[in-house]
Amino acid sequence: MNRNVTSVIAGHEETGAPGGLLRSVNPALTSEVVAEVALGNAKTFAAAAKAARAARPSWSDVPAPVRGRAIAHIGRLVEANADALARMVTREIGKPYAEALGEVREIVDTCDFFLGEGRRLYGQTVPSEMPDKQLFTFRNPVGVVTVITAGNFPVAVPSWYLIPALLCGNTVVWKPAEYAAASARALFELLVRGGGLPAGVLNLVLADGEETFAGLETALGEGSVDKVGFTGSSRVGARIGELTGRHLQSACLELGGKNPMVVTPSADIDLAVQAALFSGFGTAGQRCTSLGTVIVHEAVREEFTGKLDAATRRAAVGDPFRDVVYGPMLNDRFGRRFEEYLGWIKPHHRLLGSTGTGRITVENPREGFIGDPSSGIFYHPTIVAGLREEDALFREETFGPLIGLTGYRDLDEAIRLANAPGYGLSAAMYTRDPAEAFRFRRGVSAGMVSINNSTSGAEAHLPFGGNGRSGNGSRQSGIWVLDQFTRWQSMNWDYSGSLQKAQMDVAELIADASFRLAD
Ligand code: UN1
Repeated sequence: MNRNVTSVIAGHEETGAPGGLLRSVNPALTSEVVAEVALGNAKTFAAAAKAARAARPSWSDVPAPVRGRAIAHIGRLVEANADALARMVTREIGKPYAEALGEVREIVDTCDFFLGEGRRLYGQTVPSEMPDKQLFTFRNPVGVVTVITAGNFPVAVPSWYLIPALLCGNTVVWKPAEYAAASARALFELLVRGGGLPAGVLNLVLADGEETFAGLETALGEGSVDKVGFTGSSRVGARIGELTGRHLQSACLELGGKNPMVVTPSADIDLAVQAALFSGFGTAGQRCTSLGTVIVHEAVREEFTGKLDAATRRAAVGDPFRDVVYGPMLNDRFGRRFEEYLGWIKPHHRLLGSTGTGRITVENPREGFIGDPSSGIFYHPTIVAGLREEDALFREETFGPLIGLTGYRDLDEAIRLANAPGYGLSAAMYTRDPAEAFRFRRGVSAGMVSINNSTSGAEAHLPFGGNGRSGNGSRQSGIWVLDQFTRWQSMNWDYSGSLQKAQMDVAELIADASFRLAD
């Protein structure tokens, strides 16, 4: 089923393609075109922001509990369409079907959380320092939110922005990854139809990165954007942070990770191996929370390495519609980039985990591959043992099926190694020692810490986000994301009938500071 996918601004399909036509291709079966995508350009983006600006009153005037009901209906519609949406995700970006269903579930979970927030969205009543005066706080919508997202979670991660942004009364421009345009358009339809959203409240722009950046710059200059949310690489995140900073805005940035897992001497090694396999190779290692380097104590290094090698060799790789640990790369671009990372392998490294390295082909086979490797963009799982701190493979994110291994001797060294690359998204430790776990939590730079669980698989209602190269400290999900999409407004109301001056006209009770209890 080929489909034509376009941008949608103020309810109108933008059938022209000023940014060119793009074919969204199934990465597991590259002969299959999933969608023909009409790309917009910088002007399309700026026009969408204006449309969102015009639609603002029609949405922010809707009472928050009514917006909450809209979110409830969206959740139900997504649930009713879960299979079709998950199949679309698997076809378009190659995520195994079970994982794609989990991704859709994450949208429903997000709706379940925020539907009730429509009836809360609390402000506070605050005591005044003077009589006959009352203080209040209110949450106001920010205005127009633009959301720019990656394609590795083409529907769940966008929903982390879109659902709370809409709930809070903002209007939105969403620019998804263009190589996941069909999945994005499917979610867009579910949001608009499920929520009964008036035209212009949610707008979809399909465009490449450079046109989007130029369009964002124009829109910020025209005053039609009030908040930017971005999920993607640290490099682009820094550019967006710089651009929004010039306009006195702080973007919500969710960037890359080089997520460490520390395996201590007391760890359940079999459990740690399972977790490394899932978080290192699930989604073909293309999550921002994917495992980067295992930092394993010297006492258990050999045992862990041997078991992880064996488990990885046994792992099913191939057709994402069958029962596999992982399928293809998201698309060709990610395959090519992964080859660059493989070029960082050095003679002092030892490669484990598969019958080859690089692209899986008839000439470079993977034992036990499920399906036909030449039909798609599949890569061998690669474990690189013997990483040193100065290695690029230790320091940089390698978006793909690659896990690094290195050793440590004491906890301080493990924490130092975990923080050394300068990211700070997700970090895991396997231990049976609570003191070690809490010391690790305190010392590690990550925004998210897992004890006896893997680096990926965050639940949808805990704060999600990172520090350092992983982001600027903004947090998504749960109650914490409300601070991204609302601004606090305070109000003070004096009904005393006189001008009571703060700090000056304040009554003081006189303390007897010299009083001492008798012995
Ligand atoms: C991402 O890769 O951008 O915690 C997000 C996880 C998923 C989300 C990953 N729930 O792995």
